[in-house]
Order: sequence, then C-alpha cells, then structure tokens
Amino acid sequence: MDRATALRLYESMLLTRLMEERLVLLYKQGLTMGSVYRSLGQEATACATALALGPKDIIGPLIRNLGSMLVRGVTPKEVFLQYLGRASGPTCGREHNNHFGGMARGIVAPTSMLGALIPVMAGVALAFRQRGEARVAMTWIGDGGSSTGAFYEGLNFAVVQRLPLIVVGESNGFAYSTSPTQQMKGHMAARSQGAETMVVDGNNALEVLEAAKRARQLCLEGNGPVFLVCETFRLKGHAEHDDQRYVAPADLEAWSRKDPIAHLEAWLKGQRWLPEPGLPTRLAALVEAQAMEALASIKAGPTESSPSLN
Ligand SMILES: Cc1ncc(C[n+]2csc(CCOP(=O)(O)OP(=O)(O)O)c2C)c(N)n1
Ligand SMILES: [Mg+2]
Repeated sequence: MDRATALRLYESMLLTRLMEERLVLLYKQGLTMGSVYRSLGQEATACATALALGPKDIIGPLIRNLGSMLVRGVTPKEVFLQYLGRASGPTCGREHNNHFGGMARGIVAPTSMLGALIPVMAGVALAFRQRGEARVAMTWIGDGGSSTGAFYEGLNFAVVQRLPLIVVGESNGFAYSTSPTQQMKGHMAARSQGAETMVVDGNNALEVLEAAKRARQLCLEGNGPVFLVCETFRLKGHAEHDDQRYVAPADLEAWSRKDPIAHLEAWLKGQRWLPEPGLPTRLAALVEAQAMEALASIKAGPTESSPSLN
C-alpha cells in the first residue's frame, strides 16, 4: 500500500459522505426528484473496490455505490444536476439519483431491477475474453438482491465460462427492513455457486482494497469470477423516508464505532501519512460550490441547454 493510493481512498470515501450529506439537504428542501439512498458506513465497499480496478475496466454500480462512480471521475455537479432533474444533467432529467453512466468512464448505468446487472456485467466480461483484452468487469449486489433469479443466472454463467467478473456482495444487515436471516439460510457467501469466494470486513477499506486487487488478478489469470463478500452495515434507513425504527439501537451504536472513514483516518495517522489538515474543509467547499452551480440551473429554467445522452 503506497501513500498516494491510501490518500486517494480516504479522499474518495470522504467525498462520498459529503456528497450524500449535501443531497439529503436538497431532499429535505423538496428539490430532488426522488429519495436519497445513502451509503453511510459502507463507503469502503464502493470506493475501495472501484479503486482496485484499472482504467479500462468497467463497473456496473447500484444505488448505494455512488462512491465507485466518484472514483471513476464523475463530478459532484453532474450528480447534483441529475438529482435535481435538470436538462443539463447526465440523463437530461429523464432519470434520477445515480442512474447514469457512460462508456468514456467505463460505467454501465445502475438500474432499479436488482440482480439485472449481474448478467449484463457477465456479458461485458465475456466480451473482454472474446476480444482477448486484459480487462475485468465489476458489479455489486446486496444481501436482498442476491435472492433474485438474475443473480443466480448471471453468476452461474460467469462461473461456467470462467469470466473476468468481480461481484461485490454487500452484506449490510438489511434489505428494506428484512434481515438476511428472514430471506436466506446461511451466509451470503454460500451463494457463490463455485465462484472463487472471499469474505472481508467491509468497514476496513484497506482490507477491501487488497481483496479487490487479488480478485482482479485472479480474473486476469483466467480464474474468475470472484464473489467478494463485504460484511458491513447500513447505518441509515433504506432511503431518507425510512426512519429505520426496526433497527436495534445497540447494532447502530456498535457499527457506528466501526466507521470506515474514521478507521482509515486512524490508520493513516499511525503511518504518519496524514492527509492535508484542510482536506475535509476543501472537499466540503468543492461540494458546496458545485451544488450551488447545479442549483443555479434551476433559475435558467426548464429549457436550459441539454447535452445528448451518452
Ligand atoms: C428485482 C427487484 N425486486 C425488488 C426490488 C425493490 N427493492 C429495491 S431496493 C430493495 C432492497 C434491496 O436490499 P439489498 O439488496 O440488501 O440492498 P441494500 O438496500 O441493503 O443496499 C428492494 C427489495 C427491486 N428494485 N428489484
Ligand atoms: Mg442489504
């Protein structure tokens, strides 16, 4: 682990959190076109995995993986424009939240249908193999989403074809208000169907990054796919409208103490690789400036110029 990578990881996780906090304010003002689905406490499972990839690899994120998109170069302003439903946003106001992508940055747009991205990303991985390209595909799935037929079909196909696909399993305690014990027997990792399987502490960003790098290497050597299951916890409700009254306060308290950002910060301090002292302030200012730019587009009216869809 080199200092530059560790700091990039820290910065991307912090940016994710600041972005989501700002989005919640817009939601509370009634300005967003839908709810906000936070990844509080799960920033490592989106950022550290995406950071392990090469520039030509392709990701297919889910709603709680905004961090992976920021790692690939998506800007806060784009995200704000999208949430505000602006014509100048990435989908010209036709879609909401992080449902956008683009091949220039190697992002297959998230969709609402849980599990549907697994066969799609298996197809991407198949294309890489057919063309003889040293690239991998990565996608994410929650404990709930891993109960879908699409998850089983897509992963099975990837296993049988030995495709360079990394499926990141986010075992975060809930699917809406349903706990894993109410909808699966045993551990999520047991759903790997013969894929190489890894189980890591999803709140330890360094562990996630190392595992994702190993997974990528395995894929490039023809041993894919890899099911990388991250043990973590959803610290907020399903979305902002959910008061999570079904979550045991003791669990929330225990997992809050395992905050992945605080954990990485402590590790950086131990290494004497301190981030610049003003980083949180600088990132917060960046987020605020880009939120204000996006908000200004509202004044420009609904006919503000719109780019073509990519
Ligand atoms: C195929 C399908 N079934 C149901 C839904 C409705 N739905 C949206 S999110 C969600 C819960 C997802 O839980 P999980 O996969 O554990 O992800 P998490 O929200 O915990 O990140 C459900 C059931 C959906 N979007 N797609
Ligand atoms: Mg879940």
